[in-house]
Amino acid sequence: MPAFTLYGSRGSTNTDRVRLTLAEGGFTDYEVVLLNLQKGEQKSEQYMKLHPWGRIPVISFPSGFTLYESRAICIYLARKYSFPLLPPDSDIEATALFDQAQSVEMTYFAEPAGRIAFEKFAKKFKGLSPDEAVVSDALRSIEMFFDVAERLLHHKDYMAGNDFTLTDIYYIPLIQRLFACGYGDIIVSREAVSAWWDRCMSRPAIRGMLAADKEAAAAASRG
Ligand SMILES: N[C@@H](CCC(=O)N[C@@H](CS)C(=O)NCC(=O)O)C(=O)O
Repeated sequence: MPAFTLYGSRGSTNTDRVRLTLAEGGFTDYEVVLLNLQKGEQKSEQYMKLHPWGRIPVISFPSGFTLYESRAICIYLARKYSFPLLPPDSDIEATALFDQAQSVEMTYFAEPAGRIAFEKFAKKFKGLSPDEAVVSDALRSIEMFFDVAERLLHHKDYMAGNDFTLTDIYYIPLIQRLFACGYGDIIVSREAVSAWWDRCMSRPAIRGMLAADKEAAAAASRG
């Protein structure tokens, strides 16, 4: 029996945050249950017993222990299976800087990046047009965010310090979405941000998972 079940969806940035964490940790002993968000399976009465807001991802253990919110899941898995993706608990300054970096990512990056992904990507699947005013406003926030990140990344290799941590993983799915929507220049035009992104993308586990996903998506579109 697998250690736990991950409920998610193909192409979901929040699910991919968890999958990337597991890939980096080299952990494969879990099963994935894919939900069809278009059909609203995440709002079924049974699923909402796992996630009261009816969203993905969720992890659920045979013991009954269940957890939602992608970043909380990533931290829990890193602690439970000792993935080297968090500062040691004994280093309270490094832990505080990790918490700070996590809050920065959620508040200043993921919020506007999520708006762009919704307007330019998710709406397409619903047959809706993007609200360009929302996109422009979010793009301005993202540009400002990466101007600051550029300055900071001249003095450290990763978002929470000099070690690769979960915080770096948190960025990956939404940055990929920015590239897919034609906004990759925001990353590649900034020297230190671009170098950070290359460092993240050159990690074998991350590269391997993303390449496999790309191949699976291409095979699915070929029918
Ligand atoms: N803050 C949550 C966000 C979860 C979320 O919004 N997931 C999206 C998919 S990426 C979802 O479930 N959307 C379906 C819905 O809102 O009904 C997390 O980090 O897990």
